[in-house]
Amino acid sequence: MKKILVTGATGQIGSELTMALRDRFGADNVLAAGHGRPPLSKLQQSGPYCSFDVRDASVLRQVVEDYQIDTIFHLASLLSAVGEEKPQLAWDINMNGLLNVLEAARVHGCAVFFPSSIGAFGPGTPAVDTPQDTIQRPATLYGITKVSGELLCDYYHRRFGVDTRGLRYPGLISNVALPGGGTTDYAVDIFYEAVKSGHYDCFLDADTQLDMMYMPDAIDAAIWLMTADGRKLRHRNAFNITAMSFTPRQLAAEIQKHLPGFTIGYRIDPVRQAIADSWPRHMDDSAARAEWGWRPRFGLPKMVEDMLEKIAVKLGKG
Ligand code: VAH
Repeated sequence: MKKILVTGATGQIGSELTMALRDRFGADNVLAAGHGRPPLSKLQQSGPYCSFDVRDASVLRQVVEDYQIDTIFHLASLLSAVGEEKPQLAWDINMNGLLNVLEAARVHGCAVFFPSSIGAFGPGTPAVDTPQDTIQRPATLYGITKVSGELLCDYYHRRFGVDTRGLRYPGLISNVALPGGGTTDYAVDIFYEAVKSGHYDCFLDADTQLDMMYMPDAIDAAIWLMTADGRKLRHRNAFNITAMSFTPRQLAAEIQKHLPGFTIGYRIDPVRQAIADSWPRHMDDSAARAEWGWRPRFGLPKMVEDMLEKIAVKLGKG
């Protein structure tokens, strides 16, 4: 990877992935591209930044050509809850944006990273130890775009030789950029409320168990996969990966070990509850471990300790 483009660079993953890539491959070699959401100042000041809509194929192709891009981390997407509010827009951005990236990659010989999700599974998928290869009939528009994206990336690899690789991410927890309209956003919001007010009203039921991952692990996994030996990859799009699996009740109990006065309440959002209920409880990520050595660093206790520490500093209470 010499010249990298990150689309969706102002989003939850993109904000941290861009900085990690710049640290590792040189700031001038990582072009951050955003649209709609303003970039964090650290991101804009630390290397090249541009703004365009991934649905504009000609602008995308020109950027890839002008910057001689050889690897695209394509993160621009609408998430699950927003996707249910605006399904036609989510299809347009998530699918036409991806098709434009794959076409640019085909013409210019770029490798492509595509973030799939546990959202690519549905009610008919085995919910515990969800296999790498299994039934994928998601109940959300977001999930439909993720399954379609996985298949489109496989097609571009098989038909045109594009080096496409992807991960099925669980819910991601970050202390840098806020999430933007996902079903797992509670697992970030709870930390801000725990530090700010000492109470959080959760929009998912207390016993809703979902796979989760701390953002440092998610960033490492993307770079790890894209720098792995492609000849050893039997599954390219997209590997199950997870780091922990917990419920809001369990997360609150872990926070209370650090903030004994913290309390949690429940104001269920029926839309996001229905989405969460259609997703797996825990994925089997043995294929990622076997094919490219995936290993997470953060479990629940270590993540909670680090999140509380970082959020307290961010809110001036550290
Ligand atoms: C969402 N954060 O909630 C995303 C993610 C597994 C969840 O895909 O939509």
